[in-house]
Amino acid sequence: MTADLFESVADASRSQETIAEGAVLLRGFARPIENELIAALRDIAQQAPFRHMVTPGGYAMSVAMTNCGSFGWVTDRAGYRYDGIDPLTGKPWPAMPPSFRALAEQAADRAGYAGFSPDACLVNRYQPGAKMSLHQDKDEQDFAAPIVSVSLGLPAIFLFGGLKRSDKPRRFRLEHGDIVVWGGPTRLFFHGVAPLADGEHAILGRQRINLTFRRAL
Ligand code: MD3
Ligand code: FE
Repeated sequence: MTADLFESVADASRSQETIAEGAVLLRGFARPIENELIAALRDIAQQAPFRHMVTPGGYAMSVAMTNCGSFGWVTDRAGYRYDGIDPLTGKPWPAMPPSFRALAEQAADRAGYAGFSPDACLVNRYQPGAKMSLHQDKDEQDFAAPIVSVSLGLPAIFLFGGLKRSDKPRRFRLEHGDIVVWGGPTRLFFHGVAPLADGEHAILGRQRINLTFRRAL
Protein backbone atom coordinates (compact mmCIF):
# COMPACT_ATOMS: atom_id res chain seq x y z
CA MET A 1 0.00 0.00 0.00
CA THR A 2 2.48 2.59 1.16
CA ALA A 3 4.93 1.67 -1.59
CA ASP A 4 2.23 2.12 -4.26
CA LEU A 5 1.28 5.43 -2.80
CA PHE A 6 4.87 6.65 -2.81
CA GLU A 7 5.14 5.58 -6.43
CA SER A 8 2.11 7.62 -7.33
CA VAL A 9 3.44 10.61 -5.45
CA ALA A 10 6.80 10.27 -7.17
CA ASP A 11 5.14 10.05 -10.57
CA ALA A 12 5.37 13.64 -11.73
CA SER A 13 3.58 12.75 -14.99
CA ARG A 14 0.28 12.43 -13.14
CA SER A 15 -1.77 15.50 -13.92
CA GLN A 16 -2.06 18.36 -11.51
CA GLU A 17 -4.26 21.30 -12.38
CA THR A 18 -4.95 24.47 -10.40
CA ILE A 19 -8.66 25.08 -10.99
CA ALA A 20 -8.86 28.25 -8.87
CA GLU A 21 -6.49 30.05 -6.52
CA GLY A 22 -5.85 27.52 -3.73
CA ALA A 23 -7.74 24.60 -5.35
CA VAL A 24 -5.80 21.80 -7.02
CA LEU A 25 -7.20 18.86 -9.02
CA LEU A 26 -5.04 15.72 -8.92
CA ARG A 27 -6.46 13.38 -11.54
CA GLY A 28 -6.16 9.68 -10.67
CA PHE A 29 -4.12 10.32 -7.53
CA ALA A 30 -5.99 7.69 -5.49
CA ARG A 31 -5.94 4.98 -8.16
CA PRO A 32 -2.79 3.18 -7.00
CA ILE A 33 -4.51 2.33 -3.70
CA GLU A 34 -8.12 1.96 -4.88
CA ASN A 35 -8.40 -1.59 -3.58
CA GLU A 36 -7.11 -0.70 -0.12
CA LEU A 37 -9.48 2.25 0.05
CA ILE A 38 -12.50 0.17 -0.94
CA ALA A 39 -11.64 -2.63 1.49
CA ALA A 40 -11.30 -0.08 4.30
CA LEU A 41 -14.61 1.49 3.28
CA ARG A 42 -16.43 -1.84 3.66
CA ASP A 43 -15.04 -2.09 7.17
CA ILE A 44 -16.16 1.42 8.07
CA ALA A 45 -19.68 0.86 6.72
CA GLN A 46 -19.97 -2.31 8.77
CA GLN A 47 -19.17 -0.46 11.99
CA ALA A 48 -20.97 2.79 11.15
CA PRO A 49 -23.65 2.12 8.51
CA PHE A 50 -24.54 4.60 5.77
CA ARG A 51 -27.70 6.50 6.67
CA HIS A 52 -29.78 9.32 5.22
CA MET A 53 -29.41 12.13 7.73
CA VAL A 54 -32.12 14.72 8.22
CA THR A 55 -31.48 18.43 7.71
CA PRO A 56 -32.55 20.99 10.31
CA GLY A 57 -35.45 21.77 7.94
CA GLY A 58 -36.70 18.18 8.28
CA TYR A 59 -35.74 16.70 4.90
CA ALA A 60 -33.83 13.42 4.52
CA MET A 61 -30.71 13.94 2.39
CA SER A 62 -30.56 11.99 -0.89
CA VAL A 63 -26.88 11.29 -0.16
CA ALA A 64 -26.26 8.57 2.45
CA MET A 65 -23.42 9.31 4.88
CA THR A 66 -21.10 7.89 7.47
CA ASN A 67 -17.78 9.05 8.96
CA CYS A 68 -14.45 7.85 10.23
CA GLY A 69 -11.86 9.60 12.36
CA SER A 70 -12.04 11.32 15.74
CA PHE A 71 -15.05 13.40 14.69
CA GLY A 72 -17.94 12.92 12.32
CA TRP A 73 -20.18 15.45 10.65
CA VAL A 74 -23.83 14.97 11.56
CA THR A 75 -27.10 16.74 10.91
CA ASP A 76 -30.51 16.33 12.52
CA ARG A 77 -33.45 18.56 13.46
CA ALA A 78 -31.18 20.30 16.00
CA GLY A 79 -28.63 21.43 13.36
CA TYR A 80 -25.24 20.60 11.88
CA ARG A 81 -22.23 19.73 14.03
CA TYR A 82 -19.16 17.54 14.48
CA ASP A 83 -19.53 14.80 17.07
CA GLY A 84 -17.14 12.15 18.38
CA ILE A 85 -20.03 9.69 18.80
CA ASP A 86 -22.11 8.17 16.02
CA PRO A 87 -25.72 8.91 16.98
CA LEU A 88 -26.88 5.72 15.21
CA THR A 89 -24.66 3.28 17.12
CA GLY A 90 -23.86 5.32 20.24
CA LYS A 91 -20.19 4.44 19.73
CA PRO A 92 -17.18 6.44 18.57
CA TRP A 93 -16.79 6.61 14.78
CA PRO A 94 -14.42 4.00 13.28
CA ALA A 95 -10.80 5.11 13.34
CA MET A 96 -9.41 6.76 10.23
CA PRO A 97 -7.57 3.98 8.34
CA PRO A 98 -3.83 4.69 7.93
CA SER A 99 -4.24 4.39 4.13
CA PHE A 100 -6.88 7.16 4.18
CA ARG A 101 -4.76 9.46 6.30
CA ALA A 102 -1.61 8.91 4.24
CA LEU A 103 -3.47 9.58 1.00
CA ALA A 104 -5.07 12.80 2.28
CA GLU A 105 -1.82 14.11 3.74
CA GLN A 106 0.14 13.36 0.57
CA ALA A 107 -2.49 14.96 -1.66
CA ALA A 108 -2.54 18.07 0.54
CA ASP A 109 1.24 18.19 0.51
CA ARG A 110 1.31 17.90 -3.27
CA ALA A 111 -1.19 20.75 -3.53
CA GLY A 112 0.98 22.99 -1.35
CA TYR A 113 -0.65 22.43 2.06
CA ALA A 114 2.16 20.78 4.02
CA GLY A 115 1.28 19.60 7.54
CA PHE A 116 -2.42 18.91 6.92
CA SER A 117 -3.63 16.59 9.68
CA PRO A 118 -7.30 15.63 9.26
CA ASP A 119 -9.32 14.62 12.32
CA ALA A 120 -12.53 13.87 10.40
CA CYS A 121 -13.43 12.03 7.22
CA LEU A 122 -17.00 12.36 5.94
CA VAL A 123 -18.02 9.53 3.61
CA ASN A 124 -20.81 10.35 1.13
CA ARG A 125 -22.60 7.67 -0.91
CA TYR A 126 -24.47 8.73 -4.05
CA GLN A 127 -26.83 6.34 -5.77
CA PRO A 128 -28.37 7.32 -9.14
CA GLY A 129 -30.38 10.53 -8.72
CA ALA A 130 -28.69 11.57 -5.45
CA LYS A 131 -27.37 15.14 -5.41
CA MET A 132 -25.98 17.75 -3.10
CA SER A 133 -27.34 21.29 -3.34
CA LEU A 134 -25.02 24.30 -3.37
CA HIS A 135 -23.64 24.92 0.12
CA GLN A 136 -20.58 26.13 2.01
CA ASP A 137 -18.60 23.97 4.44
CA LYS A 138 -18.35 26.15 7.54
CA ASP A 139 -18.88 23.83 10.47
CA GLU A 140 -15.12 23.45 10.95
CA GLN A 141 -13.11 25.55 13.42
CA ASP A 142 -10.11 26.34 11.27
CA PHE A 143 -10.65 27.57 7.71
CA ALA A 144 -6.88 27.78 7.19
CA ALA A 145 -6.83 23.98 6.81
CA PRO A 146 -7.85 22.72 3.35
CA ILE A 147 -10.46 20.05 2.60
CA VAL A 148 -9.27 17.05 0.59
CA SER A 149 -11.91 15.25 -1.46
CA VAL A 150 -11.50 11.80 -3.01
CA SER A 151 -13.94 10.54 -5.65
CA LEU A 152 -14.54 6.80 -6.17
CA GLY A 153 -16.94 4.85 -8.38
CA LEU A 154 -19.31 6.48 -10.88
CA PRO A 155 -18.36 9.90 -12.27
CA ALA A 156 -20.21 13.00 -11.07
CA ILE A 157 -20.62 16.59 -12.19
CA PHE A 158 -19.21 18.78 -9.46
CA LEU A 159 -20.52 22.37 -9.25
CA PHE A 160 -18.02 24.94 -8.11
CA GLY A 161 -19.29 28.46 -7.47
CA GLY A 162 -17.83 31.39 -5.58
CA LEU A 163 -18.15 33.18 -2.26
CA LYS A 164 -21.73 34.21 -3.04
CA ARG A 165 -24.54 31.71 -3.56
CA SER A 166 -25.47 33.63 -6.72
CA ASP A 167 -22.01 33.17 -8.34
CA LYS A 168 -22.50 31.04 -11.45
CA PRO A 169 -20.98 27.60 -10.79
CA ARG A 170 -18.35 26.07 -13.07
CA ARG A 171 -18.77 22.35 -13.76
CA PHE A 172 -16.12 19.66 -13.38
CA ARG A 173 -16.51 15.97 -14.10
CA LEU A 174 -14.90 14.09 -11.23
CA GLU A 175 -13.97 10.49 -11.91
CA HIS A 176 -12.88 7.45 -9.96
CA GLY A 177 -9.56 8.17 -8.27
CA ASP A 178 -9.61 11.94 -8.69
CA ILE A 179 -8.63 14.09 -5.70
CA VAL A 180 -9.30 17.78 -5.24
CA VAL A 181 -7.65 19.85 -2.53
CA TRP A 182 -9.67 22.94 -1.60
CA GLY A 183 -7.93 25.62 0.36
CA GLY A 184 -7.02 29.27 0.42
CA PRO A 185 -9.71 31.57 -0.96
CA THR A 186 -11.78 28.62 -2.27
CA ARG A 187 -12.20 27.06 1.17
CA LEU A 188 -15.50 28.88 1.66
CA PHE A 189 -16.75 28.74 -1.94
CA PHE A 190 -20.23 27.42 -2.61
CA HIS A 191 -20.22 23.96 -4.17
CA GLY A 192 -22.50 21.02 -4.88
CA VAL A 193 -23.02 17.88 -6.94
CA ALA A 194 -25.51 17.44 -9.83
CA PRO A 195 -27.89 14.45 -9.66
CA LEU A 196 -25.85 11.30 -10.22
CA ALA A 197 -26.36 9.72 -13.63
CA ASP A 198 -26.98 5.98 -13.61
CA GLY A 199 -24.15 3.70 -14.70
CA GLU A 200 -22.07 0.76 -13.64
CA HIS A 201 -18.59 1.14 -12.19
CA ALA A 202 -16.27 -1.86 -12.55
CA ILE A 203 -15.50 -2.03 -8.82
CA LEU A 204 -18.22 -0.10 -7.02
CA GLY A 205 -21.26 -0.79 -9.22
CA ARG A 206 -24.10 1.75 -9.30
CA GLN A 207 -22.75 4.28 -6.85
CA ARG A 208 -20.29 7.06 -6.25
CA ILE A 209 -18.41 7.39 -2.97
CA ASN A 210 -16.81 10.67 -1.95
CA LEU A 211 -14.43 11.02 0.98
CA THR A 212 -13.82 14.49 2.40
CA PHE A 213 -10.97 14.90 4.83
CA ARG A 214 -11.27 17.83 7.18
CA ARG A 215 -9.75 19.49 10.18
CA ALA A 216 -12.95 19.81 12.23
CA LEU A 217 -11.63 20.99 15.63
C1 MD3 B 1 -15.08 23.28 -2.31
N1 MD3 B 1 -19.20 16.83 -0.85
O1 MD3 B 1 -19.41 16.63 1.83
S1 MD3 B 1 -16.52 17.10 -2.42
C2 MD3 B 1 -19.44 17.77 1.35
O2 MD3 B 1 -18.76 15.15 -3.85
C3 MD3 B 1 -19.38 17.92 -0.12
O3 MD3 B 1 -19.69 14.56 -1.99
C4 MD3 B 1 -19.21 16.82 -2.27
O4 MD3 B 1 -19.48 19.00 -0.59
C5 MD3 B 1 -19.20 15.41 -2.73
O5 MD3 B 1 -19.50 18.80 2.02
C6 MD3 B 1 -18.13 17.61 -2.86
C7 MD3 B 1 -15.62 18.50 -2.94
C8 MD3 B 1 -15.58 19.66 -2.01
C9 MD3 B 1 -15.64 19.52 -0.65
C10 MD3 B 1 -15.52 20.62 0.15
C11 MD3 B 1 -15.32 21.88 -0.38
C12 MD3 B 1 -15.40 20.90 -2.55
C13 MD3 B 1 -15.27 22.03 -1.76
C14 MD3 B 1 -15.16 23.02 0.42
C15 MD3 B 1 -14.95 24.25 -0.17
C16 MD3 B 1 -14.91 24.38 -1.53
FE1 FE C 1 -19.30 20.52 0.96
